[in-house]
Amino acid sequence: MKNSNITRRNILKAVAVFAAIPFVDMVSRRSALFAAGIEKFSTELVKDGEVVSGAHWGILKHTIKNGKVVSSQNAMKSSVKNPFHSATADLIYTQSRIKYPMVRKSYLENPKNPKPELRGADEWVKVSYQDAIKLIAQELKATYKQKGAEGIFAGSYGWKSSGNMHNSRILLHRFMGMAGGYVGTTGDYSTGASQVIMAHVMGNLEVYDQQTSWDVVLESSEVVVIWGADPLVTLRIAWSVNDGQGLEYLEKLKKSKKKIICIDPIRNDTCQYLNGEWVAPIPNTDTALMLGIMHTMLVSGQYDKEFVANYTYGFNDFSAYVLGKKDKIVKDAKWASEICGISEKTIREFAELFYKKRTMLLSGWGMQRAHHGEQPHWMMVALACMIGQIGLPGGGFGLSYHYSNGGAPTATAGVIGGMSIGSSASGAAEWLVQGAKYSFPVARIAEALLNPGKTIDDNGKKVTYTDIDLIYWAGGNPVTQHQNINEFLKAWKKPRTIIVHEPYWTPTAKFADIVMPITTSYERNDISMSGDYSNLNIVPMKALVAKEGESVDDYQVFSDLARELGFFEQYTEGKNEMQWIEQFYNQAYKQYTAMIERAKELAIEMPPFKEFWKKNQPLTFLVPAENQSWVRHADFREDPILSPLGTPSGLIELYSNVIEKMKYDDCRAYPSWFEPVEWLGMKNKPAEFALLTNHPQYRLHSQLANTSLREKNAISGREPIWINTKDAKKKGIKQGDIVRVFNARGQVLAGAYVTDNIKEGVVKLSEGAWYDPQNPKEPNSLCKNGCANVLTIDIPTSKLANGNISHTGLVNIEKYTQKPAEVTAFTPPKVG
Ligand SMILES: Nc1nc2c(c(=O)[nH]1)N[C@H]1C(S)=C(S)[C@@H](COP(=O)(O)OP(=O)(O)OC[C@H]3O[C@@H](n4cnc5c(=O)[nH]c(N)nc54)[C@H](O)[C@@H]3O)O[C@H]1N2
Ligand SMILES: Nc1nc2c(c(=O)[nH]1)N[C@H]1C(S)=C(S)[C@@H](COP(=O)(O)OP(=O)(O)OC[C@H]3O[C@@H](n4cnc5c(=O)[nH]c(N)nc54)[C@H](O)[C@@H]3O)O[C@H]1N2
Ligand SMILES: [Mo]
Repeated sequence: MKNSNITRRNILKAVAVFAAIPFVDMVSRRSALFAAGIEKFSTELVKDGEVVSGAHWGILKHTIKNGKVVSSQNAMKSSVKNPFHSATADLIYTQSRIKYPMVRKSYLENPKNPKPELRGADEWVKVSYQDAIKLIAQELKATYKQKGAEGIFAGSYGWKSSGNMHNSRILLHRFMGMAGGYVGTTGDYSTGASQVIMAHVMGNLEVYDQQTSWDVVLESSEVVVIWGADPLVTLRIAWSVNDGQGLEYLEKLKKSKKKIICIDPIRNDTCQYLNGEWVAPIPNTDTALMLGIMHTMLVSGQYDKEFVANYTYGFNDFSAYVLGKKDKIVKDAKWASEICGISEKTIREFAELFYKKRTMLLSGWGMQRAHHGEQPHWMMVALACMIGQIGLPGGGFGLSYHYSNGGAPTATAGVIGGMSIGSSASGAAEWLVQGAKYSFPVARIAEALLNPGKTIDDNGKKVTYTDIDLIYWAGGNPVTQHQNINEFLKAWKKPRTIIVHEPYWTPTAKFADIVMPITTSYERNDISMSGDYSNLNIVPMKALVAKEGESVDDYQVFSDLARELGFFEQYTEGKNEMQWIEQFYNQAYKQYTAMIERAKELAIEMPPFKEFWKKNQPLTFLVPAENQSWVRHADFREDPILSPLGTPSGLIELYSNVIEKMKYDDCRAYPSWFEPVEWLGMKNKPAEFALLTNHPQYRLHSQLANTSLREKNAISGREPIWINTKDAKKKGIKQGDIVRVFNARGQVLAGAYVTDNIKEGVVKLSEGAWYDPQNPKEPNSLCKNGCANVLTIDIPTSKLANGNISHTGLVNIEKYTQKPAEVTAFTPPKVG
């Protein structure tokens, strides 16, 4: 999800935003810092006052009265409001908190035969913390003995909370690695297709790499094409702690009055905010649209012949495909228009405009979370090659402007690290590092659980699923976030044991066997960087309040389990929370002092840890001017021989010999158009409307659903579904009606949001509404709350990347005429 090791450029000149201090002061303080060693720090809670902490959505200042959080707000200056900032108190005090360790009744009665089919429908029994630890340790041992490490799945994908110390997934992996190994995962849900294809095409992930600086875009781009992205929404969060810069740059983009084109089936919040020109393709057809543009360029000769000759590999093969020489289908504007629903005139205009003006193709990731999701970004690279502006200021393409403040220039900072999980390959994105003995592509989990022994193709390799009998999940919500939930639940009911760590009674907790009540990040001390790409601040994350009820930290649980299993010392290294935090800080300090020895003008005062912690303020670093004017791929453009890409040819691959050798029928050696499994243009459509499941405006996935933000979002108490005004009229649906959305995979209730801002034939139901079955005992039960994944398809993008395809699929919609059952998603389950 994020790259924690962004390549730092040579540092030249400080930007005089923050006062720099003389270098000599830094050095003289260094000895004081390390002499202090590890000692006790005051972790006393503030009873009345203000305390800073961090969250995915920002650096937050909290007002505490009488030992309780009463309000939270942005601790930094900003000009774009982020509604998530006010959520802290709700997240701590919600009734949906898990208060005690709990075990499912049938599991507690007989762990050897625990009736997994009753998951989600059984009663729960409260147990003591000690008993819960003993039970988990006992069942882990039993499973290792019977099935070995291949019987235990601990991939545990998820967004958890911010904080480098209490990183639940890393804590789990560290624990499982020491306990004897586990089955993990490869890739992620976010960019499953793009990160794999980009490695072949650009020799880089691209999706998690730093982008050409926003300052350069603002100065040099003439046209900004926001292609399948909604940054005004998606920049509300970051993988680490949001520094808010992405939203600030959007505001500047708005003021710049540049030509903005938004290519999206939805006239999304960003398009409305920037007043962009809205161009609405049929979902999953952008590849065809791009082919139409490129065909127009090819036949008119208006494309950068020099660029394709000098910087690409296989252009002749690719252009033969565009011209129809490979399959007798000429991919001209007319052909494209019939598939994507954009007029031939617009396609021709785009061909000329993009070529003639300095154009930044700024893409989100929605269109690659689709069937054959490898193709749209590969095709976009091909288009950018024909335009010929890759490596020029404000030109080319960018796949991460909409995410975690990509394009906000990187500061010269000491970077806060984290605990090791044993086998971390240095240089890889934190998210993609794993220490598992066995693994499969993350979104294939249902198939893997249901088919032990089955072998699948994966990016030129073979992967064989193991026989999984125990699942350990900490920091994710798969029973809402995974595709085709009804099918997924069949798989989820196969293993004998499911252990979940959660602060809340999420659907995943409700469908588990053993549930540990975890603290929120506001009840423990931690530390983080902000900004992901920018590394702008080190953020202290002080505990705001005492741990609620009997809740415990993930670290506590794993330490106690490690004691039971005999590796406490190894797991904890004898360190408590604050000692780890201090260690991370001191490592960053060391790195920073070495770095600024070469660039003294960039020195800020990085105080000893004790002082930093006491100060209760983010530590802000300086951004070198060179990074503000940084242009992605400029060095490659300058000299492709001296600075080749990491591809076999060293060039941008529009034809891949590596992929050719795989001989897959669902991903060719060059970017091409494939019909998706379900789409509006197909014959014998199984349902009427194309469903998009965008990332939500008022949540981070399923997080924040249990806060007052729900009041801004829900319609008639359910997840809103966007439907075009004309479609709604045809279906007799009015604003605010409760509707039933259904297909062969399942059915949900939702609240109708009737609008002209969505293409006819398309509906949008955002991901992340907590799965809330009307009758959890019944397979395929109606979800009362509107969980999109009840309706989505669970097949891979292709054999190449095996990404999820959550933006591909068709649904029907009708007004719901029965009395709707009450939503119980946020009500704790029955305790027996
Ligand atoms: N239909 C559809 N589905 C999608 C997507 C889509 O576009 N469409 N997008 C996909 C993508 S890109 C992603 S990234 C995934 C996201 O899927 P997830 O990451 O599974 O979603 P979250 O809701 O963030 O789940 C995080 C959980 O961690 C819990 N948590 C928070 N802090 C802690 C902690 O300190 N310890 C523990 N133990 N738990 C904690 C939260 O309460 C929450 O339940 O969803 C995917 N699913
Ligand atoms: N507020 C908020 N911000 C988030 C998240 C969140 O849950 N909430 N999640 C974070 C995470 S983990 C991720 S991975 C990123 C996800 O970031 P993205 O993947 O970029 O987000 P999506 O909403 O899935 O899709 C972006 C846009 O693509 C459009 N789209 C969908 N299908 C097509 C298509 O076929 N063609 C075209 N042209 N457009 C299409 C959608 O309408 C939407 O406007 O967001 C991050 N930011
Ligand atoms: Mo994601």
